[in-house]
Amino acid sequence: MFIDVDSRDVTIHSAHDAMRVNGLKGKAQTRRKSLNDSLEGDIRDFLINESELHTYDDLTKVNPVTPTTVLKCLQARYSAKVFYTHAGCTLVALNPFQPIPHLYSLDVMREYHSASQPQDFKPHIFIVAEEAYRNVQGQVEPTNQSLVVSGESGAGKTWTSRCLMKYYATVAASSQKCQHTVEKIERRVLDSNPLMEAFGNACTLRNNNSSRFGKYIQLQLNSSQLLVGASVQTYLLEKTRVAFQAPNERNFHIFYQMMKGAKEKQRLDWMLPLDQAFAWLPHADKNLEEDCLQETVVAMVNLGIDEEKRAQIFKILAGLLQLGNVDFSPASEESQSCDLEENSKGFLQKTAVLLQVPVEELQTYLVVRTLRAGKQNVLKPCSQTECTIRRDCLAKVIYAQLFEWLVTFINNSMCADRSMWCNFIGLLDVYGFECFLLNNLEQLCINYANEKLQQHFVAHYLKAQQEEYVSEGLQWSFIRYQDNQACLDLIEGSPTSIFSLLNEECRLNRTSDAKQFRVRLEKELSGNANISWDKFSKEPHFTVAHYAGKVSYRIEGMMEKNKDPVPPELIHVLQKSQNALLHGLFDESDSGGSRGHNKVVTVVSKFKNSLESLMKILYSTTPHYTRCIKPNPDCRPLTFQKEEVITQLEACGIVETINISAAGFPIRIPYGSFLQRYGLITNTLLNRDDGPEMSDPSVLRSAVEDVLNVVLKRHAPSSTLSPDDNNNMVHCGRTKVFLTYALLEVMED
Ligand code: AD9
Ligand code: MG
Repeated sequence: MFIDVDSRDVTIHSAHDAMRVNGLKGKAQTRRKSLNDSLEGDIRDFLINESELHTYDDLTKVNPVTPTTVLKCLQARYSAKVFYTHAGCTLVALNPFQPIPHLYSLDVMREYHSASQPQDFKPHIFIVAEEAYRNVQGQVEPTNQSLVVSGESGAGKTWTSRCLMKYYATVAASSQKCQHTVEKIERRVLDSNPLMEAFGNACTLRNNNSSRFGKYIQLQLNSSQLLVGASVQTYLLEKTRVAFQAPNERNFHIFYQMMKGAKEKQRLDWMLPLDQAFAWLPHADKNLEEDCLQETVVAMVNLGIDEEKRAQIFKILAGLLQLGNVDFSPASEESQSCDLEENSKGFLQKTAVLLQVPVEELQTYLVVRTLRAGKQNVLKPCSQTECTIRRDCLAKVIYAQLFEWLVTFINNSMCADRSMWCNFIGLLDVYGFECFLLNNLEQLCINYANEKLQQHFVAHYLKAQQEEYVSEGLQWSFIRYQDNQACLDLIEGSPTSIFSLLNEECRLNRTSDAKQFRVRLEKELSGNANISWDKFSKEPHFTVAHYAGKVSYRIEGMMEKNKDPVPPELIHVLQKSQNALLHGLFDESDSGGSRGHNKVVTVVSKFKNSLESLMKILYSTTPHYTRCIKPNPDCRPLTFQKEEVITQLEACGIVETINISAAGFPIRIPYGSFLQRYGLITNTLLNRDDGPEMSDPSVLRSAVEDVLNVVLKRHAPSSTLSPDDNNNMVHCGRTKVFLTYALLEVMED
């Protein structure tokens, strides 16, 4: 039987079981299961040769394309240490979790770059890189390119993006003449990586170097195809991590780099004695290669961040570490206000010194807030919980603004003048689809981004499919596929969607009651089949049926997160900072300093807008998709777990792609092979040594049509095979027969 009976093996049916383990619920796809079950015996040998599975460079050549065959093929290739496989117009990259010598060397880059037909080489990320590089110059007119790298956490997106950047920094390097400037720009482009990773990446349960933001970097090329600059756009930094780290996770790398790499003088300046424990610096004993301060400082220097600015940056960061050690005591009955814990006073003092803000005001506004009563401001003491929230808000807003400043600085340092470049290659490294046991607003945004990308991918993929059909002379109109527009409408549509309802709650400043909000969602959105809920569940939630599976989102805390409030009094304190950088981050005269005002721009509105501009860029470019796959959850080298992989194939859309191809004619058999197998039906037996007339496509086609007509007459009498018949079971192209699974089974019978 084609499907192993080995209990660890997975059919599409048990892939859904795997999804369920991850908290997803999927419907068993009985149709495909029964097909898999029916692929027994010698039909398998005809369509697929298992012992040669590792040699299939393209998953679409595996015949039939089913989740099981795709999985087997990838596994065979992984065992043979082949990590890249084409999947039609996408590339699948399996993470080896160990350095593979020479796979990315300069020599290999040059080989792919100088090849006249790189696509004839073994699948590699450099083929994608080279194709985009050649396309950008375009034969008719130059077209901008986008390389979209997706996959779950730890799958290898950032690694792949880095490889691509190195490739372009090498092959698009300048000629001798102007080497000096270009070398500088290449260096800067490459240095932007360690710098952004130091501030935006962290060690999580899934990946020691997990990116906690999305990024799209545009490499700018001049008319001679040389790299002359770059610009980067970032998306939704997970700033909550500054003040809250989940169990066994860490804060952003930069804090550990400082703690471990500070020289004696810096340690004094930053008030970081080696023996000091910090609440916001958990697992400081874990040593990672990412903990290298020196590399970050070198990148800062190369990008032009001078010593004074560096000192200001590190002092702000050190101030945040001290702030994390500030705790509050419960309110006393007589004063009704909270105070600092006794041993927190020293930490608050140090925070104020490092942030260079007045300590009394800082202390006051951490524990008291101002309310507007008529024309007057009234001071109101905060509860212990409110004080903690204010402290965390302060840290988050400082870190987020600092990160934004850094990105702007990097852009100013790398970006070429518009007159200097003609086209760009964009690299997109965004967080993949996420589904935890408990999902929050962050996951809703991330999964919404993935829905958008999936929609873009499907549009692009269908176009490629259409091109193959057209080149084989087939009509396209019969393809039906699952569009995810309804899910996108549910999340972001107007006038009523999850986002619009969330925004309304924020605008009306309602007291955020999760239960009421759930009822509201049900009332307003029950017409959309992509949303559901368990009314009796203890925690109010809603479940969205994404293209990659169902995800349940907690409502509690969602409205507050969307509002992302920052106490204005604390912003005023920061505006008094003597640290020029910190002061500048909250400067009211600057447009970026609107934080202190009451204007509410919600998190989802901001994210939706930034994603919409990204999609506009993507739709205006030629896309190339790379799907990174994490072969096991423990990041173990060369370990392939089928359950893990099938779940990701499903989540990153490969299985969806297969479904789309299944909606058309997933079985494609060249005329010769078809006659060798089915010719006996009309006594047209084709042997290898048949004469030249049998290699004539029109003779072959006519023999094939005879066979098909016999079969169709018996099994589907209403269906004939006239040349322009819109037959929905079979089509004859120029060189191949296109069949549905259903007809294949009939043929086999
Ligand atoms: V996350 O969503 O940012 O948490 P990524 O970016 O998908 O995730 P990353 O690129 O950071 O994952 O890869 C995780 C680790 O896998 C890397 O730190 C490497 O140790 C390892 N890796 C990934 N790709 C390769 C590769 N092609 N060769 C060797 C690799 N190791
Ligand atoms: Mg990453």
